[in-house]
Amino acid sequence: MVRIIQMADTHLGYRARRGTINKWAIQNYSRPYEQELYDTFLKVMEDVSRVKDLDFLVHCGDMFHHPFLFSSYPPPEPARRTFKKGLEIFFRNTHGQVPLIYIEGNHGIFRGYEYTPFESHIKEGEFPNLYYFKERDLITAIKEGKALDLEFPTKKTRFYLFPYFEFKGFEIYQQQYDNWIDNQLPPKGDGFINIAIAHGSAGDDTLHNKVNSDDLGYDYVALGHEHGLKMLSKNHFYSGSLLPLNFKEAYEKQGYLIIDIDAKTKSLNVEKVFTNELLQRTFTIITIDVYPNQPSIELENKIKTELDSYVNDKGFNPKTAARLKINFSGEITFEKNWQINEMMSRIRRDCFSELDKYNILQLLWNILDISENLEDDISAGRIQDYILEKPDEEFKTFVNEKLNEEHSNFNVDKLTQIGMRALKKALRTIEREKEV
Ligand SMILES: [Mn+2]
Repeated sequence: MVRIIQMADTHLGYRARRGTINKWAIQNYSRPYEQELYDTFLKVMEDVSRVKDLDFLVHCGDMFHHPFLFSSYPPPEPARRTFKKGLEIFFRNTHGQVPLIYIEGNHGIFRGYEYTPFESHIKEGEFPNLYYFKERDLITAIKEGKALDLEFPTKKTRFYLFPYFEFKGFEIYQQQYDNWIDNQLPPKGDGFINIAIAHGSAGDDTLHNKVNSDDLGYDYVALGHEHGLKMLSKNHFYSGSLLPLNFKEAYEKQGYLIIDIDAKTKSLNVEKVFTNELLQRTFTIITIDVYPNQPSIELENKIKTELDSYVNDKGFNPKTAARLKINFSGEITFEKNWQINEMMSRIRRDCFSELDKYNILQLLWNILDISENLEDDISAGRIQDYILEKPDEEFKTFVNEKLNEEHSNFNVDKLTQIGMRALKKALRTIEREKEV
């Protein structure tokens, strides 16, 4: 039997920035949620290194959060230290006898730059049983028409490596990748256990369909990139991250997998260990219903009642402080929208200035206008559908009609001009907001 532990998407150095309290971060070098990820990673490295009869530890990419597509900063210093410490724990407890195999994901790499933070944090030969595969290794394998694999003859186990690669970025990449991938087909009948390690997902076209399916005949496929722990098929699994990173992920599970593969029959036993259960804080979305003509005091009281659950005798505690998002849902007019934003900014300011009262780390909100889904609506999101062919003329007709109805004698041209200016300005504002 061969025993493998699969983990992925640790995202060391991830920082929840938007709408978070800042006071604690400055004295402590890291931010509270960032620190919770470090603590969880170190605990997991300690735990997995003590799992009996372990043969391999496999990490399917994204050890670090930075740099990535939208941020070219290197990982923060505490991420580097935590990473080193995690490796030291693992190799010390396993006496350097258990290989750790890592493939590169789309995070923690400088694009177009071959030297990565992962390597720069380790001295050459520091961990002899650490195997690291990056995009460059994949490109070399493709150029040379060779497999990217790793064999352990004494364990009769072979790994096929698929670091993250945007093979669908250009037609030529796709072709080359398609031509190469059959090099990753295991030899038949040599009794080896064949395992693929890949970072990518069919959802965003970053996982080749031959890896996503059973076409290449692997006994097991260890996947990274999607952050929820899930089984895709009987032998394709995502282990997910260790903890949720954002509000969507707070409703998924994360962890690592202990996989036993029978050397003869190749049958699998996959044990799930849910590390999201280690999460020490509330991480939740609260829904508040809004209706037209709702007095603002009533809405404010509703919000405050929700936040009262996070009032604590001891006040703010970085280890347990909640990450909260309020979804306002209902028929929301421009005015209401503006009112909610103003009210929430004020409430958040108050929460964050009363450190001896509220145990809240992050407070975000989102305004969901249900009338966007209704047919006969003229809310903020839909107003553009009502833009007229010749707005100046039609608006003038409208103004004229209204003034005639009321028998008033204003200057119709002047009024039309003013009205049009206001309308155009409003539409420009909506456009700008949509871009963000
Ligand atoms: Mn990824």
